[in-house]
Amino acid sequence: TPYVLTFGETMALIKADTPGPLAHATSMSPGMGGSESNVAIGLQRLGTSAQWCGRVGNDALGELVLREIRAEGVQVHATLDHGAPTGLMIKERRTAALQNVIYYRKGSAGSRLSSTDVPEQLITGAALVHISGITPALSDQAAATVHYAIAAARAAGVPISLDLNYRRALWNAEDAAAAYQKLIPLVDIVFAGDDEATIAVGEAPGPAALAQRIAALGPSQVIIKLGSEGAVAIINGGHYSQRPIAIDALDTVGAGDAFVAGYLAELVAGKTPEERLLTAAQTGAFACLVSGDWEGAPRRSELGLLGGKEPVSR
Ligand code: KDG
Repeated sequence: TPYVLTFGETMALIKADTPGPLAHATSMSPGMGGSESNVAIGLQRLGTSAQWCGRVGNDALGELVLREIRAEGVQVHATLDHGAPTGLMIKERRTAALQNVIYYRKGSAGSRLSSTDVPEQLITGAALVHISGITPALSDQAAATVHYAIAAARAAGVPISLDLNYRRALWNAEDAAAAYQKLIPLVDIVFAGDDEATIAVGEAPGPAALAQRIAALGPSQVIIKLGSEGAVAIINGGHYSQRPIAIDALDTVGAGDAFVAGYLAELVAGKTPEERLLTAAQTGAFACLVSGDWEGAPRRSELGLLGGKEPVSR
């Protein structure tokens, strides 16, 4: 069966259970998250096979990470790193509406990702390879792994998607821009928030113009994610816009990953651009309704549930 391959760093995630300063938290819940494994899980939930490669420490948090990804049906190819710990994120819920993510990931196992962790035959056998712009920010070796995977995919004619996924805690905008400008011409599909697109290609008069600038660098599909305002896209030369799905967001972290999973699931299934964008908007909205980076991702049968039907289904 066709599968999407992705790789990157997934960390343990410990979140405060109630709002307030982290230093005064009294109870916290363990979990895990990582942009690429979030996408893989989102795909699996929609019925698209996904495989994930990564590196974790030989520790309990690594065990937690791998167990949770596997439990979602994602095929996991993990290297156990005996020389570095699994990375960690802590989520402070400063107020009911305001979250803060703190990373403990410098020198982590996941940041030491190397090309041997992503076997070439997995790349060449994939229906699509998905990369996030977080990986090149982790280390020179992780950045080299991204370029190795892109070269292998391109040589085999496997399409590549890239979510820019800017993380300010990992690098500055200037370094990120330089990395994005190297990557964008090498991939087929780019996902970016409008702020991220601006980092990559500079200020433009609106999201459609940002998409145009990115498309001018080569990718045939450029999707600008606008959060609560929906999305605009340029797909094979055509312009598209997707209306948002009205929801009361509880936790927007992971929504972008869910959006990407929705889009890619429909792309791999041969659906139209309109169908890809609609599913993406639906999956993104679902992810916002649950506290957790990936737990809220919908199953295919649930996609139509948002948007004002009966509150109870029996
Ligand atoms: O996209 C959600 C991610 O931010 C989260 O799950 C963790 O991969 C992550 C990161 O590096 O921020």
